[in-house]
Amino acid sequence: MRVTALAGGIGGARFLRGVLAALPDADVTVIGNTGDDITLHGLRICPDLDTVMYTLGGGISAERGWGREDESFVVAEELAAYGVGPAWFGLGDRDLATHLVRTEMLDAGYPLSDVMRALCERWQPGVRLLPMTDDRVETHVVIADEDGQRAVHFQEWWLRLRAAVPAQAIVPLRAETAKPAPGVLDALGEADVVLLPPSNPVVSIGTILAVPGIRDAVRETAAPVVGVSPIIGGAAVRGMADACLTAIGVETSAQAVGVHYGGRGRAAATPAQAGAGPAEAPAGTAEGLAAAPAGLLDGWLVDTVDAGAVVPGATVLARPLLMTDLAATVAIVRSALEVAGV
Ligand code: FO1
Repeated sequence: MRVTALAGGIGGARFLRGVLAALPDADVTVIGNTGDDITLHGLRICPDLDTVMYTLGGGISAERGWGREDESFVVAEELAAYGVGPAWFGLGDRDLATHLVRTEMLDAGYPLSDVMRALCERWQPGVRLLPMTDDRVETHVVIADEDGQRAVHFQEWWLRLRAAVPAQAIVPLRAETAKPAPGVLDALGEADVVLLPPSNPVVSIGTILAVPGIRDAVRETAAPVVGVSPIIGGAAVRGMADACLTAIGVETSAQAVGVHYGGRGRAAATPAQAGAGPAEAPAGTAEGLAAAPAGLLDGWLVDTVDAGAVVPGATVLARPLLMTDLAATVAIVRSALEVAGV
């Protein structure tokens, strides 16, 4: 089975561990968010790609969910001794080697997708890890300040400001001219199932979808598309997805995020679900075109506390969604495959 997943950082990586455990023989492609990427001390850092690589490759810090296990921060301490920041971005000594190799390869002219392939030679994550694009896209956040407003890098907003300063806008800079990285559109078109893990719907999944061509590839793939809500009972499970959803005017609820992604309005996967969403209008007819909502989802997993959620055009399935351990995550993956009908 060919599985393609769009993934952000920590939540997405944990979900993917469940995908690999549930489908040990599947051919899994991960399309990773690069909007979180930042250049510090001349080094290119790709937090979400590295989090997936380390988590699936066995190098992740279990305690932090990002960066390396058995990490030290001596170089960061030395930088601080020189008064060189930013102190708010934890640069680990082992992690630095990844940024040094990546920066060296980028400076030599290798595209990011080749760099990640090379880094994954070491880590063997068990998935094909593709950046959403090889072009430079960075998420910046517009906030109010004493002079009116200014833009800060997403990482500064996320880590120094803890997303506590309202975002007036969240902008994936230069997404509009970015091209999907090699293999991304094929991975979406040729998949047997496409998964949207419980990553941040705005700055992770949303940023990936902002690369021209990717949203349409999800919308048009023959594969069933199933998402997993990152919001349980009106609260973000981790991170500060609520601050991001508020910034784009979306209520922090499982239903609102599902509606934000939108249902695809296709015939339900199995007759049992036929009653759950609008039957597919004959393809190619006026109704067919009119009936096809602009959405992405055939299935939307919500937690049992959100069982009443409705997403027009998608089948909603309520199951426990807390990824408390690998077994729980495997059960969530199995539920996603159930609603996908695969
Ligand atoms: N997240 C933090 O909460 N604090 C940090 O100091 C931090 C440093 C860091 C360094 C490398 C890296 O790959 C990820 C890092 N993260 C850190 C996570 C990073 O901010 C992610 O982009 C966000 O968690 C959103 O996905």
